[in-house]
Amino acid sequence: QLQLRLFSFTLSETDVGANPVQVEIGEFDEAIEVVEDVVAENPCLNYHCKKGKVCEVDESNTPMCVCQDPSTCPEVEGDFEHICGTDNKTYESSCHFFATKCTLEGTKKGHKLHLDYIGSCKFIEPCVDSELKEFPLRMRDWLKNVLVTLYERDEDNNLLTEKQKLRVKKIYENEKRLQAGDHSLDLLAHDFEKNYNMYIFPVHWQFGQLDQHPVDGYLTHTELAPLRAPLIPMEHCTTRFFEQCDADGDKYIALEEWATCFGIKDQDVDKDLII
Ligand SMILES: [Ca+2]
Ligand SMILES: [Ca+2]
Repeated sequence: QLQLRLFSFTLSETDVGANPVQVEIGEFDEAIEVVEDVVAENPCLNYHCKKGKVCEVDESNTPMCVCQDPSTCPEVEGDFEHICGTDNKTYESSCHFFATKCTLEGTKKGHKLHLDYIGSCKFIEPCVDSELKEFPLRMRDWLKNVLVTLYERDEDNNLLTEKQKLRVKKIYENEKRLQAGDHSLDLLAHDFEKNYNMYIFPVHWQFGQLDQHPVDGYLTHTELAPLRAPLIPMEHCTTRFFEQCDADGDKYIALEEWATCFGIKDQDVDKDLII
């Protein structure tokens, strides 16, 4: 009996006084209107959500960011997009990682969960003190070489700004510059002492590249991720190095802390060099 009543209700709804032609025209008009509405008024179109969230509209058509369901992340084949979290769990991709982190928002666990490095979780050798001292030597030299390479390849001014180019030009044209290569730690240390000035700008430049969300003179764990995440699987002192960079332990790396980490003297730390 219940089934019967439902059936008759449906029938009366669709059949109310309509002749077939009217129904067709009506539906056609409506379809066009709906499409236009979606294009013009989809509040999610230009609504930006941070990683791990997607835009949805509520009942009043107001856009809001909600946690993405990890199962809606694009399927990844193979393990090349794997992410190791600080919980030592392997995530299929950064999408899966950030979606999971979002669902833990507000919890202690979520607060502590960060993207640790690119790749599946693996055993990373502990970094001993002597190795930790070597790390900034190689990192500084690498930063300098990255900048010089960008300078050499920058034909269309896309890689460096004019101001940055002026700075790098001085390094590039300096005859005393240690050329890129596999140098001994002694040579790197010696060069840092002798050509100290060449290292000041690259250290500032890298800080500026990372300090973007927001630009405030402090690096969060997330801002640091583009540099440290690919580095950790290759350089086992990365984590310890950046941890001790945060000298006051407030979880942010200030420009002063950053510069000190790379051996830049206090008097040479200059936020105006972040150009
Ligand atoms: Ca920042
Ligand atoms: Ca700090």
